[in-house]
Amino acid sequence: MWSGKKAFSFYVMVFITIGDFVNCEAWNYRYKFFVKESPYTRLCKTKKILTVNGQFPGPTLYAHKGDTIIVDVHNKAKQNITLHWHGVKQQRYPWSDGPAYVTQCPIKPGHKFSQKVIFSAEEGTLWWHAHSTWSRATVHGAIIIYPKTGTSYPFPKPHAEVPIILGEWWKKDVRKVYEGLLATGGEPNVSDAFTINGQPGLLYPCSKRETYKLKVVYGKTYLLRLVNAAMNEVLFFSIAKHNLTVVGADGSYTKQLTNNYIVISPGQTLDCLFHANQKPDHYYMAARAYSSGVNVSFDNTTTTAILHYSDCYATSSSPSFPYLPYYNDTTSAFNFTGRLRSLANEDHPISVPLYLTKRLISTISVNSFPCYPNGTCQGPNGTRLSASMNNISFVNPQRLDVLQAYYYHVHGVYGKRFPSFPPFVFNFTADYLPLNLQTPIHGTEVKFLKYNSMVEMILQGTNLVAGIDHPMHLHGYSFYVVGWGFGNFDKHKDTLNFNLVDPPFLNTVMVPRNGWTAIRFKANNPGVWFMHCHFERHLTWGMDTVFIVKDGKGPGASMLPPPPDMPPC
Ligand SMILES: *[C@@H]1O[C@H](CO)[C@@H](O)[C@H](O)[C@H]1NC(C)=O
Ligand SMILES: *[C@@H]1O[C@H](CO)[C@@H](O)[C@H](O)[C@H]1NC(C)=O
Ligand SMILES: *[C@@H]1O[C@H](CO)[C@@H](O)[C@H](O)[C@H]1NC(C)=O
Ligand SMILES: *[C@@H]1O[C@H](CO)[C@@H](O)[C@H](O)[C@H]1NC(C)=O
Ligand SMILES: *[C@@H]1O[C@H](CO)[C@@H](O)[C@H](O)[C@H]1NC(C)=O
Ligand SMILES: *[C@@H]1O[C@H](CO)[C@@H](O)[C@H](O)[C@H]1NC(C)=O
Ligand SMILES: *[C@@H]1O[C@H](CO)[C@@H](O)[C@H](O)[C@H]1NC(C)=O
Ligand SMILES: *[C@@H]1O[C@H](CO)[C@@H](O)[C@H](O)[C@H]1NC(C)=O
Ligand SMILES: *[C@@H]1O[C@H](CO)[C@@H](O)[C@H](O)[C@H]1NC(C)=O
Ligand SMILES: CC(=O)N[C@H]1CO[C@H](CO)[C@@H](O)[C@@H]1O
Ligand SMILES: [Cu+2]
Repeated sequence: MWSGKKAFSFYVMVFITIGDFVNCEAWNYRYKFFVKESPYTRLCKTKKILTVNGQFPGPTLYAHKGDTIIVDVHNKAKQNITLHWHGVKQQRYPWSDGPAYVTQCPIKPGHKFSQKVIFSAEEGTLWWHAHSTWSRATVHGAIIIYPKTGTSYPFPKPHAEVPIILGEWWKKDVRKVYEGLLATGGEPNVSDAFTINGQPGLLYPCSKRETYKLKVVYGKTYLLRLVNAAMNEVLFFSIAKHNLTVVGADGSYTKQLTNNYIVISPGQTLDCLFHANQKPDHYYMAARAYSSGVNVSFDNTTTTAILHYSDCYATSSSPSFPYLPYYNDTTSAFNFTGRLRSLANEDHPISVPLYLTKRLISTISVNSFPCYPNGTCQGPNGTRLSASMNNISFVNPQRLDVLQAYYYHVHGVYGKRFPSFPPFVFNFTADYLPLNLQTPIHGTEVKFLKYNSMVEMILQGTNLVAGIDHPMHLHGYSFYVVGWGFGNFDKHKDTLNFNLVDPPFLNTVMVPRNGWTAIRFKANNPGVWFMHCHFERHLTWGMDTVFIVKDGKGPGASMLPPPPDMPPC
């Protein structure tokens, strides 16, 4: 139950401790997570939410680059749960990765699972969250990975570091929102508020006193470790009269990128410096949705926090409000994300796959099915909304997770036929598309990859049902974002403009509305790895697939064996 500074100093003292269980393995620190319900009051209403250790947002995990930590997850709640360490590669060890029915069966109420979190190249900010049904709405927290002892940041040491976790709050029980989504087949009920470190801020009712406040000293530089833990919205974020300088993204350093706003999609993290160099006063920081889909409902409220100079005696009566691009401002959203670059210097080299051995193209689409089980659904024209990759709407296996089925050779749990190309080629981004293209098939199809294959994957958005941006996330890997654009990917024209010099190295990338993104990675992490849209509704609808990276030859090239306490199915 350790968190904060105290935990970290203790953690440093016990650097390399011999574990008191399982095979005497080495780990650097051990945390206890009790998943339980706790009452929280927001927007004038109290409800019980699922938390870790009673905290919302949950406790921060601390590590140094290359550490291994163990988190003992005790499920003291009344529902099934799994936890995922978002962006941690878990080299050769998918067993602790967390997505329900992909790498494990859920931890049942009253049960415990000791999850090993294995860091390797990650450095900066990542986060952890629940990965079963919609429980990640309140079950999440930051992971801070410091440089190895004796090395330092590739930027001047900030005066202080502050996690800024952006979230989304519903007045009703999130389980009801999830059940409503399944029952109606329509769009989920939009949230009632966004939050900054758990607080909606004073533009919402009953939220003034608790508004998150960040005290700063004039002349100092601060590091904000931003996490977008929201469920269904990409967010714009900015601080009045202050620029933000991005220095890292998704646990990897970037070239410095200074802007007066940032864009962060669910699943992403951004490390941003800001200089407290303005008139000592108070200023708003604020976040609101970037939502480009036509006729797609979204929470259009604005969350705020206060930046407060400590030597601010005569404050202006009301803090000044920052610039935020308009909700549907795609140009501003991609102008920012399109300028992210890897740091790519001598101390932080990169290795973009140049000679490809596996090329994949996948459409990512919102779809609709005829209303099942029966009756009328609330999707377009009475249909049930759905989503797919390469026209397959992913269905979670019920009996056993994919990982155990693969490891123990259990047949009938998943198929091996996730297509390498869209089964049907059409103008993916045309304004009007024939209705008969809207309906995908259901399936649990995975893609096998040879160990060390050099993979390129084009993610192609479509305008089926509703063209919208999709934050696509891959487990077990970070990938280089070598290109992106609007419209249909054109392999002759677009590949010429790929950035193979300093592309950003991310685990989540926002594919533009009616556009495409090209990613590359070397498949050097054997295991079972989920890929999905990080909009929770799209994940639920089936915009998912699974990569199984086969074992290679020789030591260090195969998956490690499972721990003894894998939750049973
Ligand atoms: C923010 O950055 C822009 C462009 O780099 C610069 O022109 C402007 O002066 C900066 N503003 C502040 C408050 O630092
Ligand atoms: C948006 O909704 C309106 C009203 O329901 C409908 O007339 C219009 O065709 C829709 N637009 C798109 C692009 O689906
Ligand atoms: C948010 O959306 C609601 C419903 O569409 C609308 O009435 C309201 O004016 C919008 N608010 C803002 C701030 O745009
Ligand atoms: C954004 O929304 C506004 C108001 O609804 C609309 O007038 C404008 O055309 C939209 N812009 C884009 C790029 O869709
Ligand atoms: C972003 O906008 C600036 C200023 O308009 C422009 O120079 C730059 O090329 C744009 N970058 C991208 C990636 O869109
Ligand atoms: C609506 O559904 C009816 C009956 O299934 C179908 O004939 C019609 O083409 C659909 N129209 C649209 C716009 O989806
Ligand atoms: C695809 O549709 C878009 C939008 O209508 C159009 O601009 C583009 O020219 C079309 N592309 C092809 C190859 O037909
Ligand atoms: C998806 O597959 C279904 C069933 O074969 C087919 O009817 C539909 O047209 C396909 N859609 C696309 C976009 O390939
Ligand atoms: C909880 O998980 C167990 C193990 O996989 C499963 O048998 C059970 O159906 C799950 N319960 C619910 C309510 O999903
Ligand atoms: C899709 C969904 O959950 N819709 C619900 C939104 O909220 C209203 C009011 O609580 C419900 O009636 C809908 O079923
Ligand atoms: Cu999506």
